[in-house]
Amino acid sequence: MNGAEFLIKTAVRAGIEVGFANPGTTEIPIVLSFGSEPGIKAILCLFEGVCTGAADGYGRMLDKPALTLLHLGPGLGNGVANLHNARRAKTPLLNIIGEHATWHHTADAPLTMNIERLASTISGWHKTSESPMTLSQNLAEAVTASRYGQVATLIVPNDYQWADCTGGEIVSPQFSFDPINTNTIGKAAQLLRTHNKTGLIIGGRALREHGLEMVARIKATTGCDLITDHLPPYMERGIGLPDVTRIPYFPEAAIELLSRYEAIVLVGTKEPVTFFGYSDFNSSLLEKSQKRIEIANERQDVAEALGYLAEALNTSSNSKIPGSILSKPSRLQVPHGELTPENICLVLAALQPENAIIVDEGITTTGTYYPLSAGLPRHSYLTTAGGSIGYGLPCALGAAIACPERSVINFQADGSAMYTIQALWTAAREALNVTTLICSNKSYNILKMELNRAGMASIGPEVSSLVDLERPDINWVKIAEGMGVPAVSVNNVDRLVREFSKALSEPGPYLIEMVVSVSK
Ligand SMILES: Cc1ncc(C[n+]2csc(CCOP(=O)(O)OP(=O)(O)O)c2C)c(N)n1
Ligand SMILES: [Mg+2]
Repeated sequence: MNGAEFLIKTAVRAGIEVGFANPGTTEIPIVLSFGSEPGIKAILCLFEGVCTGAADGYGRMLDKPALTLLHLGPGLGNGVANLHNARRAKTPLLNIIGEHATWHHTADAPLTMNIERLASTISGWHKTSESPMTLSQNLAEAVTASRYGQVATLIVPNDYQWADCTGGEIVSPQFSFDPINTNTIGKAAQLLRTHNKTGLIIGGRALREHGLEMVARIKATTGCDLITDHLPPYMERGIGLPDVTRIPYFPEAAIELLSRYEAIVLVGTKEPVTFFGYSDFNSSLLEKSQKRIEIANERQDVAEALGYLAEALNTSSNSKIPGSILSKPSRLQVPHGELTPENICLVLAALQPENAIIVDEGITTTGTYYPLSAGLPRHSYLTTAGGSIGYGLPCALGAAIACPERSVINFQADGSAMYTIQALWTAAREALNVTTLICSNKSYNILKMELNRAGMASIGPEVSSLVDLERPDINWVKIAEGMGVPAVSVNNVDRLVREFSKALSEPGPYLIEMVVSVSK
């Protein structure tokens, strides 16, 4: 057994089943070990940002880590934007990065760089292995760190991967959350009891089924409103679950929502701030006078904390949650006519099947979708979490690998799609049930809106050339077909309904360009 086999056997023992890989010479022994270890499936992605976004999508779906295999510092560098999203989403994720042989490092060969320094910006845990025989221990530690909802990065020199590790003991990760602080829970219960208008801002595991049941009970007892961040990483949604309001993107609307509350309890997320620094607004979206308390830290289990809070409020886990708090089925009419953003959202909401996974990187096209979706059949809903674009395609890929029996629908803005479009090739190769709906408004529309906010009512051709995606138009059908994904372009609702229904009924990936009709 060499070091690479030692490492991958440890990963399999730790329950890791999938690796998203873009390897090079420094990872050759690990590539070979994938071939001899049946417990893990390695999937080739044609850009590291696809590997990292896919591992994030996978981790969000299953709440357990996938690994990425990346090549030296430049490979990690290419994956950083989506690792940023994973960090923000608190996704369990394990990077394995090959490093030059230890004896070669001082030669300063072309691909040499400070990998640890780069890794430290997005990792909650990172380490360069110190010897071949500690590789298993290192990997087990990395997996443990990831289970707290972190990116863990293990850097493995190439000579350690080749080294003989016969007799090395495979280490299993040990993991448990820290205990909940009942004092803090008592204070939170007191805040919710003694104030008239209260908000419970939830994130992380609170947005999974068990957490949502707890918050529904807390709402039933205290009357608090349920709120989440503008970009929730992963939530379960639909009939029978409580509706949760998202904090709006622009500060005016966000403040209008949050200023209603005398007291706020935070679970699984931080105090809300504006997305960007706008000179007319404070960074914080809360006023000093608003009371607030956070009931779980990064090493505690958010769902468990909610259980304690529900208990402190005497909400019996046996009692029935009042129906008024849970979403009822909504009846949506499929519209006709132009592909306005509103009509597109209605079509998706009306047609999405039970148990769909919805990835929303639709940016300015999908604003009206979320409010329509509370009363839809049960589904999972994912957004970038970290605002770093180029996430939707890789995330959809990883989600489809995690849940091959479910339909994945990626609601994908056009500009963002171009960052990681190579994900289509892997989706074709793995024959994944991913429908990519390109919101083709042929611009970086959000930047146009921001320019408008900044008072630039009309922009000249130079500025326009930085926010328009025309001249040439992007040919989505050719791009998709060129990577093995069947595709079609549609420009009215009836055709969208036809093509979307077809995509959902047939196996394998499909891409639909929706030519958005934008109001001028
Ligand atoms: C990695 C990264 N690069 C750049 C940006 C800045 N940015 C935010 S939105 C956006 C353009 C979005 O355009 P598109 O995806 O077409 O969505 P639309 O605004 O048209 O709805 C850009 C460039 C970012 N958030 N992340
Ligand atoms: Mg666009």
